[in-house]
Amino acid sequence: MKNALIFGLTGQDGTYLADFLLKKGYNVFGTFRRTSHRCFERLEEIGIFDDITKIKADISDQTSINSAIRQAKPDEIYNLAAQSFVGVSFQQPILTSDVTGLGTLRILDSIRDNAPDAKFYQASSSEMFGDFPGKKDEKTCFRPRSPYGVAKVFAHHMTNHYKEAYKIFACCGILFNHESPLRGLEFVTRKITYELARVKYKKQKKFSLGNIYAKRDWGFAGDYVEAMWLMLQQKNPDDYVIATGESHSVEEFLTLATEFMGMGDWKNIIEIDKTLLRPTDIENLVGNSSKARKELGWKPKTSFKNLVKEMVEHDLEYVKLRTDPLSE
Ligand code: NAP
Ligand code: G4F
Repeated sequence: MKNALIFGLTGQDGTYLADFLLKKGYNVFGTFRRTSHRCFERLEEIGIFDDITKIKADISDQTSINSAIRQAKPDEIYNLAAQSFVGVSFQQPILTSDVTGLGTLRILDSIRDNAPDAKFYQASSSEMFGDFPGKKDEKTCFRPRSPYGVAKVFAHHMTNHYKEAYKIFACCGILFNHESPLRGLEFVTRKITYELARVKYKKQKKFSLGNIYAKRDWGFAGDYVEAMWLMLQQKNPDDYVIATGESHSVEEFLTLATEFMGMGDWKNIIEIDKTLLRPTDIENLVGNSSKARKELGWKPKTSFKNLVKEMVEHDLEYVKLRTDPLSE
């Protein structure tokens, strides 16, 4: 039985990946941070909490990373841990660089000392491309437009440096936006389905959005974690773009979600709040994942329409059972 260690177990992707690896027969270890509240809601929601060995570690702390790697004795390590919210990275650029950028370097350095034969997956991001025009693939230049994007570029290059210099089996998955019913409430897709459900149940009347004309290449997180695993099963390590190849605007997402909720015109519900606009944003992100489709045999299984429908159906149930307001 193989051991897998997931940094960032408690996040959206960590949860789907843990579930995927358990079904493949892995012994799954995952890290969580010390917080003042419980952080295992997602694992509990999909019923895998008891099946994982949980290790307390923070990727801004080298000692805890070393202990986690020594304890798990991993065959495969997935680094999904990050300050992953682009909007916050403008307000907390130093923390974002420390966690999202240097955090990756700390893990790489620990692998070099403690698990040089482990295979490593780095969660790179389409945010690294910034506003480079057209469909982006593995050869497209990086022109990041946020502190988060800059930190991910650092982590991406550092991962490739460790691969070359120390022969670590390291892969970067350059993933475009992927969403799900387990998406964090501050990201725009989940914010829309969660808040619309609250409006539907009369828990609030309105909510605010920022740039509704921005377009993203939105896939389903459950499909994307399979690609992470496939990368580590190849003969040689390499980097791959993972994307659906279509982009849709925030406005389109909102319109479709409102329809699935069986609600009227969203214009009566949404206010545009200029404070939610970012100092720099990316107007359109769309990827070309031909290399992954050809070499990994991967392709997305969930359409944009079904993704929105699943998120709406989830949040209609979820909101019915909850009372806490969203705070951003
Ligand atoms: P997420 O839901 O925000 O999860 C991030 C995870 O990182 C959480 O488990 C979080 O723990 C953990 N974390 C944050 N700071 C940490 C620290 N200092 N030490 C240890 N762990 C820390 O993000 P996601 O959507 O699952 O994304 C997974 C990864 O893929 C991230 O690296 C993200 O940047 C990258 N990515 C995501 C997308 C996307 O569209 N989802 C696209 C491209 C790349 P808490 O639960 O305690 O906060
Ligand atoms: O949902 P978002 O916050 O995702 P964003 O910035 O694209 O980042 C996500 O995808 C990246 C991959 O490209 C990941 F690396 C990253 O970790 C994260 O998962 O915003 C999407 C778009 C942006 O243009 C934003 O300005 O939606 C726009 N938007 C409009 N109103 C809003 C809102 N975004 C948020 N979060 N909240 C709003 O009210």
